[in-house]
Amino acid sequence: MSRTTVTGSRPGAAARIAAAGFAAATIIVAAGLAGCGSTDSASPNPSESASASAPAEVLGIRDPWVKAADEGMTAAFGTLENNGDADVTITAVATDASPMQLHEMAMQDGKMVMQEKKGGIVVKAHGTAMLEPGGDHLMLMDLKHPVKAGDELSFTLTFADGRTQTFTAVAKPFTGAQETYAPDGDESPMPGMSMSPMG
Ligand SMILES: [Cu+2]
Repeated sequence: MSRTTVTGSRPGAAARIAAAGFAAATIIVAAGLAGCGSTDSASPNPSESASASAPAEVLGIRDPWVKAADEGMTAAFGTLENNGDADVTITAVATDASPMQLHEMAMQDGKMVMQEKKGGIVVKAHGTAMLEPGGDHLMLMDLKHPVKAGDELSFTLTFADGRTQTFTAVAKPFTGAQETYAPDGDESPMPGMSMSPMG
């Protein structure tokens, strides 16, 4: 856990806490929890623009947004930027508002349907990955409450190496192409939607 940050303290203080070993276990645990909850961002302030500019973040996340929806399913989108020298793989995403899955669009029986993206979403080194309607997206499977335009939702990405990153996305109405992830407010699954858990 070399990433555990002891906010605002001198390096010597961190070293001393570490040196204290098990005697200071509660302190270390507390610091660790704080670190996990907020990743490395100094201020995950949801009222600020959600553009992740802190260099310590795993990915840059540009223009994150969520499709407003009253119930059922919706999705989150944005542009992921990897400024690092290694590919980054997102293996999971979570929010308080709903259980989630990583989704992709795939051709099935002659039409595009969404399905769980096996192996996660890869953002190439020095590359970007678009999460957009009609492409890969972060799927909210079953909203616990309505998501209205202007609402801000917090999402936590988990990466293949175990790191996490939290970002905030604002909800917007979306009246563009109504694809299979937009079930028209109808609770019945969309025709052709392959959402059954595979195993
Ligand atoms: Cu989806």
